Amino acid sequence: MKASFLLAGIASVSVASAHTIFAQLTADGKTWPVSHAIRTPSYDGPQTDVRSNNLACNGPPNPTTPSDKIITVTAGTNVSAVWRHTLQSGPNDVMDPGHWGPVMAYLKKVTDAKTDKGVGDGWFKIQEGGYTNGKWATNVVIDNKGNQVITIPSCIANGQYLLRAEMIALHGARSSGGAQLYMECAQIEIKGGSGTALPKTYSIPGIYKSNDPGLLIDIYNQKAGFKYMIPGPPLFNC
Ligand SMILES: [Cu+2]
Repeated sequence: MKASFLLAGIASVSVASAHTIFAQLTADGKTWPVSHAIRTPSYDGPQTDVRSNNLACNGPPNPTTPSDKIITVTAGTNVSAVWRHTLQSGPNDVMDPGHWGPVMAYLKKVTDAKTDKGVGDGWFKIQEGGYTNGKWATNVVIDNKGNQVITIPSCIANGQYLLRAEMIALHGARSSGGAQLYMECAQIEIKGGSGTALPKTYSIPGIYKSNDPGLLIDIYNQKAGFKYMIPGPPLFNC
């Protein structure tokens, strides 16, 4: 098993430049256009410094474009964060399949989703995938045509939120700062929430440390069926 991990790792190196972008959102059955209500970057590169303010909603060195749009989302329904290699890519070009790692989604309640930078406290995790039955969550998204399925909790308050979708590639994570973190923020307005829950919130930056066992890890040197520790705060559930 070790040997097959190693071979797959080497095979991925040649296309290591194939990064990814959360490019568009499907909500309430509608797939919105690329960059609609999402602060998409013109370059698909990762963030690698977990202490950077740009870990919240991306930013330099990847130039992001603001959006004056907001997408309405019904609480309790599934949305899809749609990932693409570039803003022009189709469903068969999501990300280099050798970019193995976890997938996560976070929400932050804000007063104005169009202008809030997302930096600081207020975030809670609503979806996560790690390494299950020999498959990384990034490959689940790739095999699902780039769709990261996220359930919007039914019990949260209505109002404007930032929806931060994230994929982390661990092929270089054997050294500190080698994990590649990809994230964008969508501007949404949640309706139909019961408002009965008050999630415990966390700061971005702050949710990750560079030496977290899920971020500083030699993924090619693990035993079959090893337990991967997804980074970040615990998952919020209603
Ligand atoms: Cu990459």
